[in-house]
Amino acid sequence: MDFAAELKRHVARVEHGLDLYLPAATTRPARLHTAMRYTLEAGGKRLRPVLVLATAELFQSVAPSATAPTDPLPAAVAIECLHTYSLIHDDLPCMDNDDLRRGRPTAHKQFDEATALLAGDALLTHAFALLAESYDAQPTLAHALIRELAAAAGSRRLIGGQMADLLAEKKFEATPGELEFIHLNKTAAMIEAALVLGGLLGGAGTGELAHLRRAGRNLGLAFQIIDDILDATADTATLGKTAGKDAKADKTTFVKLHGLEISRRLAAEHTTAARGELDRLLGDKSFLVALLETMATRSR
Ligand code: GRG
Repeated sequence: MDFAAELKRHVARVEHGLDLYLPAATTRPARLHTAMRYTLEAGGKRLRPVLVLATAELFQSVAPSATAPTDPLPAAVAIECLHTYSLIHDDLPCMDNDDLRRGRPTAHKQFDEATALLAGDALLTHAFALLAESYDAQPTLAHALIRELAAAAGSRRLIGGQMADLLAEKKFEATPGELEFIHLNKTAAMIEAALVLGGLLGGAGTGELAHLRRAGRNLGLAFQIIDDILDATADTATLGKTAGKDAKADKTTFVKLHGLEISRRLAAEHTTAARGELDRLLGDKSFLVALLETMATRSR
């Protein structure tokens, strides 16, 4: 397996899907549709949609169906729309108040606050419209996908994690339990959902979905710990977003609580645990395993 070539193939498919499934920038009102595409088309690692595509392919190759396999691309685009909405809203002055995202001025800097807010709202709504429309011929699947993404994005997970994060910033120091709640929900929920959506699209059974969920949870925690390490050690140009923000705000992070060395060890342990869950699945997992390892050693 040529990891770089496979990653390139998946990312190219995602980029094509984003263009295909988003309203044209000229759609009325053009300012809103231009803003939706602005942050979406700025790039990013595309981790979550790539996880959807690769996981769906894994299951489709293990148990090929008699009919044409279900296309996972609309679901991959849906999760990237949802993730991008959360980035746009997170950057707003009322939240993290950031100027740089994906190497570009944030949406509210490029447009204005109200347009950025509405672009985020529209991307969130579009994610669910896309799932409902694209899988309408398979209502059971459509229902499962919508339910999974809604649960991951809702008040108990992504939005709840963001709320807990904002509350923790106002305190002198968050506890390790609070930090785990924030990261399990703000970060791991979407990564978990990406693997589960891919599993649902590929026809995974209940036991396999449970392994995917645990793999996503561990990958998500590793991803956030590494995000904290990069915030403390990398530069703004490499990250494409403001570096050093956590220390400046004296924010409780894995690095602040445990130091760099233990944080690196914890990230490695979660990556190993995620790999252990993938190992329990049938089929050729080499791309997903290499992706886990690449995420564990990423520099942006
Ligand atoms: C506003 C509901 C709401 C949620 C915001 C995504 C988020 C929650 C906050 C952004 C800040 C942050 C550090 C979130 C943790 C998850 C994370 C590391 C997101 C960035 O994901 P990447 O690195 O970004 O995959 P790209 O740009 O590569 O897609």
